[in-house]
Amino acid sequence: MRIALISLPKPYLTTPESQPPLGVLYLAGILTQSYDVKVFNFASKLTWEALADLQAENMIEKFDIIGISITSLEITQANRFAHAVKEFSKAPIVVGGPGVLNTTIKFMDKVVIDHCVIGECESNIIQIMDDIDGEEWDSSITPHIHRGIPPLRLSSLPFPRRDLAPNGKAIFANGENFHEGASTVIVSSRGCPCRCSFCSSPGVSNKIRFRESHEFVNEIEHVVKTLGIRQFRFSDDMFLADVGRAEDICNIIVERKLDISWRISTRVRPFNRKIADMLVRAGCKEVSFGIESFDDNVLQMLQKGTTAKDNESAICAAKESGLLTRALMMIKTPGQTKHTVDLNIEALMRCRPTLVACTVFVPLPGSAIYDHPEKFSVNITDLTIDKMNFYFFGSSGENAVWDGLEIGFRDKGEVMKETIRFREWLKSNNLANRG
Ligand code: B12
Repeated sequence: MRIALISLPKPYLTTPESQPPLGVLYLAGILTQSYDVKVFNFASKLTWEALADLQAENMIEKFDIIGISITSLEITQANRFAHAVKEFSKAPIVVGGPGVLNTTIKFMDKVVIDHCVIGECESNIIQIMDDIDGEEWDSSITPHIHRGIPPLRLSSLPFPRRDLAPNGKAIFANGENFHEGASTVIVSSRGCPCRCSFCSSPGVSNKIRFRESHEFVNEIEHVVKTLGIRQFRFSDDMFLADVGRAEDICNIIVERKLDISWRISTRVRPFNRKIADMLVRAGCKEVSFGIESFDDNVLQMLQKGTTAKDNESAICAAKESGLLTRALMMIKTPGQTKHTVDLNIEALMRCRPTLVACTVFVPLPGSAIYDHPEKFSVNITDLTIDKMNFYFFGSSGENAVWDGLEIGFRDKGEVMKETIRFREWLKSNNLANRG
C-alpha cells in the first residue's frame, strides 16, 4: 500500500520549516515498517502551490490512501484541499491530528473527507489503514470514525522519521542560530498535568505520559549523528511537569557531552534560578513561558493556577541565568477588565522578556471554555471555525481581531479598543512576534 501523509501549509508562522510535523513523522515511523509512505510537509507554501507540487510530481494518483494532519483551525483548509485532491485522485482521504475531536467532526466536509481518526493512534494505525484499504465502506455515511489507540509506553515507539521531511533553521527568538545546520522538534512527554480553561490539551491528549530520560536523550543523539542537527525545540506541553525528570535529562545531556542547543515551553510554576541554571548547563538557550496575562483576574478565569507575580519572577530568574525568554500571551480573554492592558504593559516594562508572542484568545474545541462558555462569563457569538483567527500580527500588517466573543457585561467596542492598544504598544516596543 502507498500512503501519502500531508501537513498543510502554515505560511503564517515565522519559520514553519524549522518545525517539522512530529505527529505525522511518528506515524511514518510505524507505517514505513509495512508500507510505502511519502510525507509532504508544505510548511511555508501557499495552498495552491502545495497542490501544484502534488500534481507536478505526478504522484498523487499513485497513492492508495491520502492522510491529512490538522489542528481544529485547519479544518476548512483541509476541506478545500481535499476537494482539490479528489479532482485527480480516487484514493480515500483520511484526516487525523489534534483537530479531530468528537466536537469537530461536524465541521468536516462529508463529500470529500472519507475517514476521521480521533487521537493518538500509533497502537492501531496499521489496522486502521488496512481497514480503510481493504473494506467496502458505505459511501452514504462519511466520514467514518476510527478511534486511535494511544501508545502505552512512549519509549517503545520508533523514532519519528525526520529524514522524510525537510528541516529548517532559526528556531530561537529573533532568528538566532547557535549551531550550523538545521533545527528540529522533539517531545519527551505527551499530555499536560494542568487543566487551563482555554487549552484543548484536556480534550486532545490523554493524561501526561513521560518517555524514559535515557531513551529521550538517545533520540537526540540519533538526530545529531544521522542528520547533523544540533538545535532542538522540546515541544512538550510542559517540559517541567516533573522537575526531577527534567533534571535527569539535563544530567544525561551533560554526561554524554552533547553539544546541542534547545528551547522549552513550560509554566511559570515551578520555575526559579536553580532550575534555570540547571537548564542552561545542559544547553538550553530559551524558555517560552505560558504567561497568558499579568492580570490575576484573567489568570483566575483561565484556571491557570499562577499569579502575575509568578509570571514576573519566572521571567526574571530565566534572564538572570542568561536564557532568552518568550512570553506567550493572550488578549481579549475571559476576565479581561479595563485595567488588564495597563497591568500587562507595566509588568512587561519591569521584566522585559526577549519577545512576546501574543495571540487573540479563541475558544478552541477541546477546551473547557468552548464546552461551557457560561461558566467563564463569556458568550461565543460566532462558532464559524475558519473565522477564529488567532493571529495578532499578520505576515503583511495586522490580521483582523476575531470578534466572536462577548466578555461578561463589557462593551464590545471598549474591549476591542484595549486590545488594539496592546498591539500598538507591543509593536512600538519591538516586542511583537508572529510565533
Ligand atoms: C509543538 C506544537 C506546535 C508547533 C508544531 C511543531 C510541529 N510541527 O510539530 C507549532 C509552533 C508550529 C504550533 C503551532 C500552533 N499550534 Co500547536 N501545538 C504543539 C504541541 C505543544 C505539541 C504537538 C506535538 O508534537 N504533539 C506530539 C505528536 C506526536 O502528537 P500529534 O501531533 O497530536 O499527532 C498524533 C495524533 O494527533 C495523530 N495524527 C496526527 N496527524 C495525523 C494525520 C493522520 C492522517 C492520522 C490518521 C493521525 C494523525 O497521530 C499522531 C501520533 O499519535 C501541541 C500540544 C499537544 N498536546 O499536542 C499544540 C497544539 C497541537 N497546538 C495547538 C494550536 C492551537 C496551535 C496554533 C493554532 C497556535 C497559535 N496561535 O499559533 C498554531 C498553528 C498550528 C496550525 N497549523 O493550526 C492546539 C491545537 C488544538 C486543536 N483543537 O486543534 C494544541 C493541541 C495545543 C493546545 N493544547 O491547545 N504548535
